[in-house]
Amino acid sequence: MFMLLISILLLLIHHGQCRIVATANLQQHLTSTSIGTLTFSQNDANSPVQITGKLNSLNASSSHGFHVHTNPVAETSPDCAAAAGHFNPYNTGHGPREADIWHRHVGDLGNITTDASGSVDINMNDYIIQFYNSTQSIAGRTIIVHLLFDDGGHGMGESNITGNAGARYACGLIKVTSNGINIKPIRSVLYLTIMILIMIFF
Ligand SMILES: [Cu+2]
Repeated sequence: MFMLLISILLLLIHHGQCRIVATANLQQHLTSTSIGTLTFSQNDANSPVQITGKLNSLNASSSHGFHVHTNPVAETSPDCAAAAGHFNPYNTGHGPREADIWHRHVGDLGNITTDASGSVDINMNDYIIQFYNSTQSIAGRTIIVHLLFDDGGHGMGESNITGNAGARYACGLIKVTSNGINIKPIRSVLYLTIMILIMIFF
């Protein structure tokens, strides 16, 4: 019984410690005007990175290329050009988000599509960007929203590099805010387990 409870306790702590969370405040290129904040979270190496949040002030009813680029940018008034190219650790061609790891850049997240008011609610799961696998980690890199549609890498030339997604409209540094020592969600369960242990042994 004791061993069982200890096992549950350790399992809960382990689970709680594994989640990595990052945020990015996206600001229009070279300004401090925010278009919204996105949250990136991953429970463990085999889980997808979930991206959630709402972005505003984009062109209405249109698709915008959405990528992780290689380098960090400043936290305020970012120069989106400083982020360099798409995050591409395996030196592959550009592709749509649905492609496998050898047919897209790690940072290729396709498009986001706005409503009639120029806003978009994002809730995306991606298995190729990572926080646990260091080669594919997006921590400290930059998320960019482009002005135009990402064509997914068809054809030759620019399409296979950038997807013809046009100017870098807004960008934000992907900043890890909770690096694995996050036991908050299970605190109540921990207290309960400790209470049970105390009741049994004292
Ligand atoms: Cu891009």
